[in-house]
Amino acid sequence: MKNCGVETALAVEGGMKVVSPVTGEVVATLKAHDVAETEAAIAKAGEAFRKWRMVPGPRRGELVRLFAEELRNSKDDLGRMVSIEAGKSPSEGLGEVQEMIDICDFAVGLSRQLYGLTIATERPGHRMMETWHPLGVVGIVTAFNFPCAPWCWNSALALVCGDPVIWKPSEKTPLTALACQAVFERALVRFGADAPDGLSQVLIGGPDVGDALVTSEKVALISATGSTRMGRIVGPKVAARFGKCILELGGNNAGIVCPSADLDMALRAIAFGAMGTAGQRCTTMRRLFVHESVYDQLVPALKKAYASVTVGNPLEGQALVGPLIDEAAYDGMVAALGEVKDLGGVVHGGERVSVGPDTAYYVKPAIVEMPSQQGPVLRETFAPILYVMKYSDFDAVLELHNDVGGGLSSSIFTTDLREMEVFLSARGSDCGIANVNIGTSGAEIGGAFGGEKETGGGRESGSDAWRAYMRRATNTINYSKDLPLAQGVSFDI
Ligand code: UN1
Repeated sequence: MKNCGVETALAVEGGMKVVSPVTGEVVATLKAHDVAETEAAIAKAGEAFRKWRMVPGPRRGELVRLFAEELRNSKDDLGRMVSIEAGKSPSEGLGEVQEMIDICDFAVGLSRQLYGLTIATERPGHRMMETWHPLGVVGIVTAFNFPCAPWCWNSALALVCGDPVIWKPSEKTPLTALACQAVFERALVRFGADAPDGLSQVLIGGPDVGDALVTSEKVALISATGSTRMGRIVGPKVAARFGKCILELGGNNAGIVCPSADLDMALRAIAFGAMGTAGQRCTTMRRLFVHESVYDQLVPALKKAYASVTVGNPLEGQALVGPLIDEAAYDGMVAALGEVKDLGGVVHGGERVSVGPDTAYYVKPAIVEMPSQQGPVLRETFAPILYVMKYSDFDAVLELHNDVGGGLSSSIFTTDLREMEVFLSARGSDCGIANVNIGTSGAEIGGAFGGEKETGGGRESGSDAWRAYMRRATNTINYSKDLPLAQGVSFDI
């Protein structure tokens, strides 16, 4: 397999091991790229930028349109690749590919809408406007749990904005990245000579490759998805060189179930939000506040749903919950459950389930009834644990809701207009995503995706997220015969 001009064989002795969480077994070994190859890729992307920025936006959009066609043709294969490498259910694997197709479609339309404002000026005979220009090389760092959609949120926008992309996927999911690149290359062939070499490259490797990308002054924008820990390393490094950064980091997403909620709907939304993707979405619902008047109705029903959910091999059968990514994820879950027990938490579920070889880590999703918000409840454990807490006062629960580091996603379940509006208001949820009567996960691509506080503040995907991939210029044009200065300043020579 070729990428950035370097052979990446699928069976290299002593190479980087790729393990499928479905069985815990090695499915490929790859030759990793090194720092010199990373630098060469960045230089190549820089060359590509000089050419690609001159290709008209709508023509750049045509490449993304062709890519969307190729993705449609490869949807089943790519979806299965996601299931093999990230352990997602078939439906969720396909859903991730659909998310790529959706953002491509969005980006194609956007390629004709990269517009700026015309602004009133204080000087007669002048015109002021803003223009948006391609930014430069975009480095994309992605996490294992969404091995391809976040790359596409970034690359589809970057490409129509006139920027080449370099992708460093998670070391846990490089095969999906190589497969996406191969699909992209089909679109490139159909597109023809307007596309320069090095427009999209994949770098397989570990922290040294990531570091070379992040610290390179030739990479204009780093868009990184991953843990808050990772963001604390990447953010300052990019800032130190005045690079631009989009950080999409951890969340500690909560739902609030109010007295007037449609409990049946809430139950289904919470089940998907908390157990979907085995709790390994950055948008996974991790905390649930239930009003005391409906607690004894909702929580037993939720426990029942948890006990009945099917956990199993995502490549066979109809299991809704697949494996954790690896042993470390399992250890993290065990540690968090141990800790909450000491804090008075009552744990339901959470046991390891034997599916196939011992090297795979499947678990029953866990519900933990907590007396208060403390200990592990305050942090993100990337596993299917839902901490449930009882509340009585709406204003107090809003405070608790926001009293965590993460600020990605949130939900309220209510049919009370006042509660809903307060939740969405300036004193309501402090998250980048605030939903009503749907869960915290499963966002559409049309809205800007990302969150506040320890989630990093970046926005990707829809709305006006495209602006981060371009540079803005303010232009003032004097078409008069005078030279009036702004602010009434005179400077007569
Ligand atoms: C992630 O977990 O990093 O909103 C992304 C969602 C998906 C994206 C999740 N559309 O759950």
